[in-house]
Amino acid sequence: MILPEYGRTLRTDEWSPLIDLLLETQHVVITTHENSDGDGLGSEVALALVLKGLGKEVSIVNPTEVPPNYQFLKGLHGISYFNPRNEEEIQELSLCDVCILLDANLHDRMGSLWPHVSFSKELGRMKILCIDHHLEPEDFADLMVCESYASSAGELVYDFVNAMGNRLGRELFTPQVAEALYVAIMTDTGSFRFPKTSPYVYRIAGDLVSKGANPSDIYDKIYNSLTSPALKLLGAALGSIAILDDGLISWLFISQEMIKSTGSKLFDTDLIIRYLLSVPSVKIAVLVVEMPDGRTKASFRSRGRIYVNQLAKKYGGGGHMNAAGCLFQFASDKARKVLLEDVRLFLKKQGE
Ligand SMILES: [Mn+2]
Repeated sequence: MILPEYGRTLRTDEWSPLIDLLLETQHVVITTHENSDGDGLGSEVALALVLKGLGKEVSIVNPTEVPPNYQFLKGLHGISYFNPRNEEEIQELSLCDVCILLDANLHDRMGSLWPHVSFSKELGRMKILCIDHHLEPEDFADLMVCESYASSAGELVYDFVNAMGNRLGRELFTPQVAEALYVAIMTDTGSFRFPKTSPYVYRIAGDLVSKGANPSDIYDKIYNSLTSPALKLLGAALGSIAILDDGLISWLFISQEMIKSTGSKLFDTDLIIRYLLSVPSVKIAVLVVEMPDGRTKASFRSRGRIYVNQLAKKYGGGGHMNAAGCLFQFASDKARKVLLEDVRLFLKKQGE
C-alpha cells in the first residue's frame, strides 16, 4: 500500500468492520446518489468488480439514470443496473444482505431507492454501509466511513480495496478496477486541480495507471463527449450568466424552457457550473436549475474558505466546503428570490 504524505489513509484495522461484514455477506447491492457523477459511478463499479471477484453476488442500482458519457463503465463489469421503479427488480433488491451507499452521506440522496432499503433494514434483513467524503454525515447507516480529507469516494474505495487485499493476501486490483477508480478520482478532483488533490492522490493515480487505467482515453470518453444539444445549452447558458455585487457573485438560472428548446437533458447542466467560477473576483457561484417536476435544484461553488455546504444545509442539502447543492421543494421563481437574498447575507457574514 502506498502511504500518504499528508492527510491520512485509514489503517487496515479501521476498515476491519466493513471488511468483516462484506466477507461474510453473499448478496450485495451498491448504489450512489441521485444524478450520479463520475465519483459515485466509478466507485460503485470498482467495488462491484472487487466483490464479484470474491464470489459475491453483486448488483448496482441507481436512483437515476447513468449519463451517456459514463455509459462505458457498464462495459467494464457486466453487472446489470436495475431499475428501482420496476416491481420485480425491487424484489431482487430486498434479497440483498448489505446495501453500500457510495459518495453520499444522507439517506435522502438515495432518492426513490430509500423506501425499499429502509424497509428491508427495519425488517432486520439488510445492513447499510456507507463510504463517503462529504461534510456533516447523517447517522443512518450501520457502518459508515466518512472522511472529508479525501478528494473523492474513489480515494477511500482505493484504500478499502488495498486494506481488503492486505487482509486476504491477494491482489484485488484488475485493469477494470483501476480504470473505474481513475474515473472516480479524476472527475472529483476536476482532473487533479481541486484543493484536495494531495501528493497522495497523484500517487494513487500513478498506481492506477500502472495497473491499467489509460488517462487520455478516460479523459476523452468523459469530457470530449458533448452532444450537439448540450453544446447549444452551454451556449445559451454562457450568454445568461449574471455577475452581481461588484463581481463577488456569479449567478445562472436554467429554465426547463432552455433545456427543452435546445433538446438537451438535465444532466447536461452539470458541465456548466465550472464556468461560473472562471471570473477571478467571484467568491460564490450559484447555478439554479428548474426541474421537470417543478422543483428547483441549486448548486454552489466557492473560492477560498467559504463553506457553501452550510448554505446548502439550510435547505436540506449538503456537500463540501467549495462545492455543495440542495433541492428546493418549490418553484424556481420563489427559490431564486429567497436564494439570492440568502447568498448575499451569507457572503456578508463570511466577510465579518
Ligand atoms: Mn465525490
